[in-house]
Amino acid sequence: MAVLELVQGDITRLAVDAIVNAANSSLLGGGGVDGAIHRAAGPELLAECLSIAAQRKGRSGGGCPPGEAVITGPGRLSCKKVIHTVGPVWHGGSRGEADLLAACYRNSLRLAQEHGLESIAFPNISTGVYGYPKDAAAEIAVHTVKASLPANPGIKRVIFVCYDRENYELYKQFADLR
Ligand code: AR6
Repeated sequence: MAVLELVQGDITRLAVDAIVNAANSSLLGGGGVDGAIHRAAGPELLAECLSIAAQRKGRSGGGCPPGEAVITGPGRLSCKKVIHTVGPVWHGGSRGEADLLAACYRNSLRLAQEHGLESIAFPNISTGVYGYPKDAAAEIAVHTVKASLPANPGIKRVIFVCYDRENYELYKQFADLR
C-alpha cells in the first residue's frame, strides 16, 4: 500500500515523479499554483498545454473539462511529468462539485499509474480561486486517494502539499498522513 504524506510548502520544489496542477479548462495557465508551476516550468510546458488544448478544441468544456486530467512533460521542473486537472468552481455544493473534485484525484492517479509514475504530489485543488470549502475539500481528497489506491498499485507515495497554514492544519487531522 502506498504511503500518504503531508507537506507544507511550494509544490514546484518537490522531488517527485508527478506534480499535479490545479489548472483551468483552457490549460493556458493562470494564478495560484497554476501560475507557480508555469513560472517554474517555463515556456515548454505552456507550449505542450497549448498543443493539447488545440487537439481537444471543440469538445465540451474546452481543453480540459472539470474533473478530467491531462499529462505533459515537466518543462524545467525536476519531476518526470505534470498532470493538469481542473477542479470545480464552488457554487454552493448542489452542482456536482463533490463528484467533480473526487474525479480530479481519481483521474490524476489513473494517469500516474498508466505512465508508471510512483510518486505524486497534489495541491489542494479548488480551494483557492475556485472557492471550495477547505475542510470539505480535504475530506474528499484524502478519502478519494485512499479509495483509489488499490486500483493503482504502481503508486507508492502520495504527497498532499498544503501551501497555506489553514489547509495544512486541516490535513494534520487525518491520522494516517505522515
Ligand atoms: N504550491 C502548492 N500549493 C499552492 C501554491 C504552490 N506554489 N500556490 C498556491 N497554492 P488555486 P483553484 C495553493 O487558486 O482554487 C488558477 O488561476 C493555494 O493555497 O491555485 O483550483 C487556475 O488557472 C490553494 O490552497 O487553484 C484556475 O483558473 C490551492 O493551491 C484557478 O486558479 C489551490 O488554489 C483554479 O483555482
